[in-house]
Amino acid sequence: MLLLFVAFSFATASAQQQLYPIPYGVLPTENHLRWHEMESYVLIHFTPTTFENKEWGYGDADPSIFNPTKFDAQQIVNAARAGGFKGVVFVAKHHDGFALWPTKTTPYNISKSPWKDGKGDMVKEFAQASKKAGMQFGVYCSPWDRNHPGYGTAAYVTDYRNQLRELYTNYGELFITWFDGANGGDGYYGGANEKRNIDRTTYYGWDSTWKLVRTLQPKAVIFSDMGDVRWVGNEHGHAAETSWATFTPIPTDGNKVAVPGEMKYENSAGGTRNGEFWKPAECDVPLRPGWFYHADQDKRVKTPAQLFDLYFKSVGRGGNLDLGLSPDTRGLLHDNDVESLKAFGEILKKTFAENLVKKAKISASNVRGDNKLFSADKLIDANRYSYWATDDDVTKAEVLLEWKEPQTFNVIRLRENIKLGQRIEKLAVDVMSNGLWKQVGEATSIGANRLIRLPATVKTDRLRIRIIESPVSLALSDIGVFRAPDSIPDPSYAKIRGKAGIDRSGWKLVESTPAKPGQVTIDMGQAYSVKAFTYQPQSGQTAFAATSYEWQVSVDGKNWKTVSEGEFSNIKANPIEQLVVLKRPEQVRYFRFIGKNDGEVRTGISGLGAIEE
Ligand code: FUL
Repeated sequence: MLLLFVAFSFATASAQQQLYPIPYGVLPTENHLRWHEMESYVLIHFTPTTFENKEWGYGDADPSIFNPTKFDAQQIVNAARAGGFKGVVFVAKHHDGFALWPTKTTPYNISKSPWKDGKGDMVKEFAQASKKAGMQFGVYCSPWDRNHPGYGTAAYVTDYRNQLRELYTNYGELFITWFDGANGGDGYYGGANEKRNIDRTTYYGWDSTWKLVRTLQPKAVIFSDMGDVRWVGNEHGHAAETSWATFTPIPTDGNKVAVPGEMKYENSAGGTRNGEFWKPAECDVPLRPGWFYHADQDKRVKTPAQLFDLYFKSVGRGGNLDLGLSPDTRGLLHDNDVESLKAFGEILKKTFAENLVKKAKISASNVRGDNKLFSADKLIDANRYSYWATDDDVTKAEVLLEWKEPQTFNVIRLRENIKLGQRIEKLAVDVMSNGLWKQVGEATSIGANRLIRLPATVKTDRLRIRIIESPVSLALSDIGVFRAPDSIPDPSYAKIRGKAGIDRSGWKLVESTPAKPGQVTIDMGQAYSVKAFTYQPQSGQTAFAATSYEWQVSVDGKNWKTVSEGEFSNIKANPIEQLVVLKRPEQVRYFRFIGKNDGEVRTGISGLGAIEE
């Protein structure tokens, strides 16, 4: 009788387990899956703002300045492809409001420029060049428009939606439609030259715009904190070490809903464990310090080694990398940018050329229902969605890889079958060393893609992946074992250093007011012929970064004159050192920096510099 009972209860227990694991939490859509598979793409900024040498156009530039005589979309797109990027996002309209295609919605567009005698369409050229290069295409059309006279009224929103309609109808299939969070503020606005504040929670009526996307471009993901893909919350291109694809946006205090530019970004890099939506992080970062081309940044193009590092901090943490490219005023990518992209692409190719798992024998401590459907060899079949799974009650398990000969490697790749949700919270990587297991790496939040860069290259014939934490059974789809080059040489441009700033060791602080506006007066000890000043905002304190500035100079400390005034565009999102080049070199012994910070109680200054002629 007892035996019968035991046999019966055993039968019920295993009958309770379905053949397939039950999905966990919110799940990605088909569009998400395709987006994850892309891993990286570029974002191209090229508007009259390039010709003004600014980061944000005010909306008042004369279209006649937009005249790139050597423009070649294919040169730019091919450079991106050489870097291993899979898609191109073109800024069809930036904050300055200038449309790079012949739109019917605003006279402020490419047809008014001398480029191709006003008969050109740059969106089309990039769409075609992308197609030719086998890359996907997408657009960024800025909601903020500093040119449009009706910005702030319903009339503009209608025009804006019509702009999107044109972009979604005339340029083929788009993989992404990109919506920026920066909006509302100073602008030209048809000559009004004023500040226009909008209620970001209601003004754009995002729900109607999303419907437009779904109808006209059903395969596009929406880049927006309210759309399919979230902003990672910084413009350094870094997701957090633990970064969940799931996310619950948090509204800023006092608001009921979170909307782009009006939400708390603190948890965007890390996402939200068990968050409300599948909204993975897009890690955007320009190849140069700024999003637009500036000749003085030619030697500050990120090096291949820096790009490789960024790849690990974005793609390697389950996000996608969106790298900003900025053609120069000729309409071409500068040689340094091309050189860096090419070398980066070669490193990627070299690293991932040979997956050492192909030569390995693989086994696992548990296989769901002992069923071949879920066996460990699914981890090495190069299919992102076939997977090794464990029984429902097994949330910790081990996978073992064994080779006949010792192998040399330093990168481990892991992927979950995200069609079943993001399940694994933590795992460790061990290698067999002198007969003992030694832990060489660990990782959290696996998801679509996780790259672990080992602290040193190892040589071993046995590798073990230990899954330590998961709320449910495991559904891992991929293990990859690779060898990245041990060292990456710097490109030629990075070896030649630009003119350094004036030595600050003899400087004296004459006056400093940390309040609003922040004001600092410096005595450099002797007079110099100064051609430029620099301002470094405090890192991690972007709220206190100055949004506009004034520089005053003096030779005797008594008679002062203002030599430069302006806006630090986009500084909150991208708090890099700001360089202000003077109209003409000035004799300066004393200088005063006045940093104005709209709406904030104080202005943070972490460094000031002066550059000699
Ligand atoms: C930001 C914008 O304000 C920048 O100008 C740039 O377009 C970047 C990609 O997004 O928020």
